[in-house]
Amino acid sequence: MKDRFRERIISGDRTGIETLTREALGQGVQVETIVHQYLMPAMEEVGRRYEEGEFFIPEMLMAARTMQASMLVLKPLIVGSNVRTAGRIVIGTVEGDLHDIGKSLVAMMLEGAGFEVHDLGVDVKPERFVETVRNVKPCMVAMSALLTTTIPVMQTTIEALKRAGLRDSVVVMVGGAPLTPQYAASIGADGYAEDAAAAARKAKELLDVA
Ligand code: B1M
Repeated sequence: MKDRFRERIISGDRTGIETLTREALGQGVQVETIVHQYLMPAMEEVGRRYEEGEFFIPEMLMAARTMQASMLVLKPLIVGSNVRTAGRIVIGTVEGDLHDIGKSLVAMMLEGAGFEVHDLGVDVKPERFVETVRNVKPCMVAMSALLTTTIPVMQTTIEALKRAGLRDSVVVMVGGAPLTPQYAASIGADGYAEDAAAAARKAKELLDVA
C-alpha cells in the first residue's frame, strides 16, 4: 500500500490517489497511517529529488496537489463531528511562504480537537494577522513556516501584535519543518509543535482545554 501511495504522489496522479485513499480506508487503514506512513514519506522523497536536481518546481507542485487530493478525502474523518467549543484559532503560513499542506493538516487536527479555526491561507502578512486578531478575537494565533528564509517573519508578526497592543490577548503557537523549540522560545512564541497531532495536543495544553 505504501508503495502505491508513493508512486501516485511521485507521478502526480490525483485521480489515482483519491481512489487509492478510499481503497485504503475501505480496508481499515487508519487515517494517521495514511498521512504519516504513506503520504509524508512520499513528500519527503519529492523534497529529496528536488534537492538532487531530479525534480523541479512543477513536479513538486503536482506532488503537493496530489497529496491535497488525498487529504480532501481524509478531511471529514480528521475533523469529525465535534461541536466547536474549545476556542477560536487563527492560523496561516507566514508572508513569503506558499507551503500550504502542513498548515492545512494542522488546521484540520485543530478542528478535529474541537477548535473553531480561521484559516488565512498562505503568504499571510503580519498586518493581516493583526487585523484578524482585532476582528475575530481568537484565543490563539498559529503560524506555519517551511522555509529558513521565512521563519523570521514569525517574530515580525509577534512584534506587530505587540505594537497593536494585542499580543497579550492571544497565545502564539508556531511550527514547521525548519523550526526548533529553542527558536520558537527565542522569538517569544508561547508554544511549538513538531507535527499536526502534536499541534492539537499543544493547543489544548496552552489553552487549558480538557
Ligand atoms: Co518547497 N521547499 N519550495 N514547495 N517544498 C521544501 C520545504 C524544501 C525542504 C525542499 C527541499 O529543498 N528539500 C525546501 C526548503 C528548504 C529550507 O528553506 N529549509 C523548499 C524550497 C527551497 C522551496 C522553494 C524556495 C523552491 C524554489 O522556488 N527555488 C519554493 C518557495 C516558494 C515559497 O514558499 N515562496 C518552494 C515551492 C514549493 C511548491 C509551491 C512547489 C510546493 C508547495 C505547494 C503547496 O503547499 N501547495 C513545495 C513543496 C510541496 C515542498 C515539499 C516537497 C513538501 C512540503 C509538504 O507539503 N510536506 C518540501 C520538502 C519536504 O517537506 N520534505 C519543500 C508535507 C507536509 C505534511 O509536511 O509541511 O513539513 P510539512 O508540515 C508538517 C510539519 O512541518 C508540521 O506539521 C505538519 C504536519 O505534520 N507543521 C506545523 C507545519 N506547520 C505547522 C504549524 C504548527 C505546528 C506544526 O503550529 C502552528
